[in-house]
Amino acid sequence: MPNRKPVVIITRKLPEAVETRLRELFDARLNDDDHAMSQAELVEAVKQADVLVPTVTDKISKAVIMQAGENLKLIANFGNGVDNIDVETANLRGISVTNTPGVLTEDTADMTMALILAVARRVIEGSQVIGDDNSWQGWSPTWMLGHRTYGKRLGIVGMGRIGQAVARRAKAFGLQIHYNNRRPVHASIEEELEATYWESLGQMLARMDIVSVNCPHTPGTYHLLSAPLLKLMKPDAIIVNTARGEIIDENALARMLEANELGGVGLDVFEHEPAVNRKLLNNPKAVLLPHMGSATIEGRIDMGEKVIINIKTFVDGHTPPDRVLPSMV
Ligand code: 8YV
Repeated sequence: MPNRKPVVIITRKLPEAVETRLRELFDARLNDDDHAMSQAELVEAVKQADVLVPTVTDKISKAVIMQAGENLKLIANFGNGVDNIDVETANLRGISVTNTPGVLTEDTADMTMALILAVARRVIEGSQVIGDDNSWQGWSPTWMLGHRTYGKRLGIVGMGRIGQAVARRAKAFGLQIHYNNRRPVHASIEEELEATYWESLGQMLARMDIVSVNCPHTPGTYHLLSAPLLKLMKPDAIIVNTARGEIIDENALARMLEANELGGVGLDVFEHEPAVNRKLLNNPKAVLLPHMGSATIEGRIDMGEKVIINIKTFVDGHTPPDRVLPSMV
């Protein structure tokens, strides 16, 4: 690192407290109007920066990294998922990559539960009935019926930090916990959650009432929930995704929902974000959110703190705590 304050380019607007601290510590270049940077702007940024702080909206591809200047030594992602960064190319070019794990676990798990409940109990549909046009005609015993979640089977795809946080909440709501993961989790966690491990994703999907996607998006999980696997699900099952859109074949999902081959979907993420498959729009059985899973002010400040610690540690000549290696993705 140079014998001057390192140039840290932050691609999006961050909370005030985080930006102030970044300015104090580094030669921080901020994005005051918060526009999503174009590829050309990202190339310009990697040419100038010692450290780049991107977010999920910035594609730090091979083409971008190959144009980086000599000085770029660290990409400190403001986010947990690093599928926006070509970690392998960065590594080959001697550029370290870090992320912000741990601090958005609970917020994302809360949003997962919110989506499960919203879809099963028709929360958004119900709230839309009460509006300016006074369309609510009054209570009726057979109107706005959803489905009970208590006692139902929840299948969690990816039992990492977020999957386990979802499981803890869901267990408290009386759901039965099932999960598919590369490996079973530690026996003590399985015991605590009374969770059942399924080695076969297909076999699990076929038996679940609700499925929650909580694994990272890697080349190995792209379209993990493929059209043939989705077809195995019960016709009244619910799917919730707060991880990454690319993990589910969104087109197949939308077609099935339209054909009433699924009970409902709750999606916080989309395959071609910010574009959303048109077939999902205006379907009362789809609750759609604009990637808000970790959107709390507390979470964003914690993420910023992690980014700062990663940069500071790196600049001081140590291994940053949240280093991401190519073997991890
Ligand atoms: C963040 C996320 O908002 O951290 C992640 O992986 O998906 C989000 O919750 C976003 O990635 C910030 O870059």
